[in-house]
Amino acid sequence: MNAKHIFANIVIYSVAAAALCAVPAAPAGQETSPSIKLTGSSRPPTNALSLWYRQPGTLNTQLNKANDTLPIGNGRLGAMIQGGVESERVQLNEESLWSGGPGGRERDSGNPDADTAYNFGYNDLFPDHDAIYERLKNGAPSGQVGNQGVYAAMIEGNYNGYGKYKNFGFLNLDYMFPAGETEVKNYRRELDMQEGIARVVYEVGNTTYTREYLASYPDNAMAVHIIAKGGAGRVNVRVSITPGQPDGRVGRRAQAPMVAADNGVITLSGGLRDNGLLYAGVFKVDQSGGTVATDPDNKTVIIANATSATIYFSLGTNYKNEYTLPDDSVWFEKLTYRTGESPEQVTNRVASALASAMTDGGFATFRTKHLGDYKSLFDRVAINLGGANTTPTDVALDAYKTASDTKAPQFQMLEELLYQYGRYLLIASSRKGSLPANLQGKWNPENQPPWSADYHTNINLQMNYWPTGGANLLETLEPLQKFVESLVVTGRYTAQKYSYPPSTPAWAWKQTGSGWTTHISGNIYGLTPPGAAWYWGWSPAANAFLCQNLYQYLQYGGDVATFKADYWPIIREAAVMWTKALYKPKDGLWAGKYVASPGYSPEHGPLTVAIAYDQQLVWELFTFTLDCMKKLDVEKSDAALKADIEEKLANLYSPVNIGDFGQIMEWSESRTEFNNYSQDHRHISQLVGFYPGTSVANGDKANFDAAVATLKRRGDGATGWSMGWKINLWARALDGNRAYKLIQNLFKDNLARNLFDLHSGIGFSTDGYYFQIDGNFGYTSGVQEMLYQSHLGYLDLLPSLPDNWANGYIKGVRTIGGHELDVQWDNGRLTNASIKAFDDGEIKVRNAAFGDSAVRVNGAATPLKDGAIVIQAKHGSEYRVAVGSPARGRR
Ligand code: FUC
Repeated sequence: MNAKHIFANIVIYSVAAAALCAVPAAPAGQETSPSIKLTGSSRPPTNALSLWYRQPGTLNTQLNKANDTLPIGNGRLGAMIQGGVESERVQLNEESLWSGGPGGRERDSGNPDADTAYNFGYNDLFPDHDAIYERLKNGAPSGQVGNQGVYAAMIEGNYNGYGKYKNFGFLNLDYMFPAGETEVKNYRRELDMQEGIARVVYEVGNTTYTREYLASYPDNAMAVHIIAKGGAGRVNVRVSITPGQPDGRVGRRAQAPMVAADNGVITLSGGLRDNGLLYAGVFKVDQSGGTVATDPDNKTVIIANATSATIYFSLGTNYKNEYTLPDDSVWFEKLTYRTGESPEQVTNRVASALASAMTDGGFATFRTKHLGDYKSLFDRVAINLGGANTTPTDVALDAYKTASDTKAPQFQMLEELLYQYGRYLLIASSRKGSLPANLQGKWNPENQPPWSADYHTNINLQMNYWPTGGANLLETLEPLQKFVESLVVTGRYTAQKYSYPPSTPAWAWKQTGSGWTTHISGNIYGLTPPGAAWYWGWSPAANAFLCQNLYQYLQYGGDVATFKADYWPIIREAAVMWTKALYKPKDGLWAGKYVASPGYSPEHGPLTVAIAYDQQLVWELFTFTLDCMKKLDVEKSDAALKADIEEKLANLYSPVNIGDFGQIMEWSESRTEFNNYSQDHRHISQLVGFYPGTSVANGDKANFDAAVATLKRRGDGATGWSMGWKINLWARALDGNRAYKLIQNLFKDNLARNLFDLHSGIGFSTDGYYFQIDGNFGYTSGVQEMLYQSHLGYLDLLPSLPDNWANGYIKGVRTIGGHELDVQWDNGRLTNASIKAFDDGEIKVRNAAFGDSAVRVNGAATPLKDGAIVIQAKHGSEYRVAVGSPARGRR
């Protein structure tokens, strides 16, 4: 049957007749045409752990507040589900579709550098650290301007050819219904986190249509499955593709992206105009009943009269994060970050991945394989905060925004959903073999995204991975480990060029183990120098901050051999960098102590010496490096480094100093705060050692009080990720209700309708808000910190439980030490907990209720010692802790 026959056949389907004649461009706005009426009121989804809506989403072309499309992903690939009734646009992403890098010229937005080629971000100057110190030692000038000049220029990089993460395009699906059928009943769109599947369900006449959208990690592909029940041959769909790029080049030849349709398959192929990065998308239709026809002229595939149909697709590029210097004598030009494939080879590789995804048993098998993989990760943790999912997510969110009291099952449901969303998004954006989650996870529809949709490392990338250990998703750390490993090669040169005193032998950087670092932000092409302007770009402790994420793998019970082979060398070499980079002034406030010089408190400044952020992160790095040495049994074999670290740790200028307002000082020479610096700045860098670190949160009462004072001075506002951070900080401050206030603020002002976290207050989007995923992950780790903590050498149960979470449980989370934990409470009071021990040894457990009631462990009364119970644990055994009713009169 040829295309003409198909057209004849579907003429009886009246809706969107105009759209039959041309490939529809992605239209703006709501998709439902006036001819279709949505009626009825769908029931809540079967699986309660779902985001759900009674209407289609709006087309996703911006990262703004209005976004209500639903993300799916398999780590590498991402799609946003809009679910239009007659026509829908599935927005697509492939994680490596990045301009810039070798061969690229595209700069980061707003960067004034000339349009010159990528050189990994290096400028020409080498800092003279003695001269910089001399200039800074008498105290920081009152404003940033005072720091300017040649010394500042020494610590800059450039963003030539930095590049950006791009939109891959849209899969367009245009649905046709029988003539006269204009009523769509009981429409529901959902993201079912229990299955990792997005769904659209509705009825037309007696037919129930269901669409399922999923991204499969085991099959490296995505699929849309459409099924009509109650009427034979009711699946009628036109499939077409809209490229995300308006232009392009292949090799040296300018060439716009090409779309071709052949034999039920649509192929999109092209190269990015900026750097020639090749990409391909292959979309293949499989149907049951009816026919599939191809219209090569209009580049569409038409499914007619089918009972069900599946559109499978996969996307790829010729990007390769190749980071071994091929020959020690060459400079970075040899790093191409390409696989070396031709355009045809890229397309063929994507097509053959798709073919193998489709071979064995059709959609049912594809789906089953996905469920097996997804559920093995997602199902590990369950949470209940008293929620009930009876109200559509957007309706509940709107109600939350105006509610004076947020204690109601629909609101606690949102809070549960957002917790699990963080876990879902981690699984969907970060799997073995993928790049780590960027500023937008993997979900970016824009070609000029804010901050390039890159990897920011003065808080954002780290926050993305805060929940991993606790959320029992250590597997999702692997992409971060590989990415950081890729930074080490260029990062060695960056450390050598920017950080070391001149006495260090030149060009030692080529040696493995010589020390590495990176700075404020990175692309996928190995960029590690400071940013293009000294007043925000200098951030060498990013290496320590990233290693703190990696250390989680050991802390939370990851495989020790894997840790030793893959994670430890990176951490060790960051520690080496700081043993070389610390400066020891002869005079002034810091005389005889080790300091990071210069330092720039993230995005706040000014340029000065021994800022809290650097000193705390170096303290953290040295401290956990020593812990790793012990746990990996390398203290003897690495004795020289160990001794060096110990000496520098002992003589490190104090990472924690308390100022005149009782606050933790952000700058070590300012007991008050510098003029012109904002008390309520979104970065809370002087508390990086309170959460996620332990240099402030070390059990010391004075530090604790100072951290609380600092938090109060910073206030409860700010942007999404900052609120995410403050939830964790207030949880560490053991104030559950204040942490909850931040949760309320986040819900009230910093979530999009699809519960994406929003950054606000800074340009870039039409409504002043745009999606940045860090705050989603910060929320998830924050909830964990509210319900249990384990950073002080003991397990604290329900340390920061807010009044609004009176009854509930969290099950299957992990603690430091790798133990698996369930905690249950009633009326704000612990009732029982269960600990599955990961290791032999002592586990100390505390809880506020222990003092006034009997505590039993596996049925046996257990005495308190200093307010805690002590369990002598055996690996693999389970310890059930039960707390009796409060002693009479002490409630
Ligand atoms: C950090 C923040 C900015 C923004 C950027 C991507 O540096 O200070 O607000 O979130 O990352």
